[in-house]
Amino acid sequence: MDRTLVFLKPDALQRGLVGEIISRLEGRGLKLVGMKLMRVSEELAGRHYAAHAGKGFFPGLVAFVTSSPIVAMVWEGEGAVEAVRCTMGRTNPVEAHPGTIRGDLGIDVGRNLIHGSDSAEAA
Ligand code: D4T
Repeated sequence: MDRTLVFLKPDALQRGLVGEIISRLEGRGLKLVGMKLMRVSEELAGRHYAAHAGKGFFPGLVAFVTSSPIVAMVWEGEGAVEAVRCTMGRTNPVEAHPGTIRGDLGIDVGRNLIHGSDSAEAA
């Protein structure tokens, strides 16, 4: 079985969408095997998003994910990385297809609700 890291960003908690998003991942057939409510430090945010350091949106991204608690989770299932990425939809919710989490619940790339690892190595 494959495993992947998912976290629900501050906007998901502020908008009361934690249950809805977990329900969609469960409905897909994935299994929740770890979950933790936590605050992300600037140091952890910087490490997690190191690939984006220097980009225009980086300071706002770090400020956002450190602004209030997130829900970090591990999901398990066949092809878990890809299954989560497809269920989330594209990074920019404006371009995400209806039926995906971002396509149904979001509109702003800076408030796109959920992170899912893009590879087993990253997870
Ligand atoms: P994350 O990493 O949050 O799951 O998102 P993605 O894997 O789908 O997308 P990403 O790494 O390219 O972007 C990371 C994070 O930065 C925000 N972002 C991105 C932003 O605020 N403005 C932008 O122009 C882009 C490209 C959204 C997700």
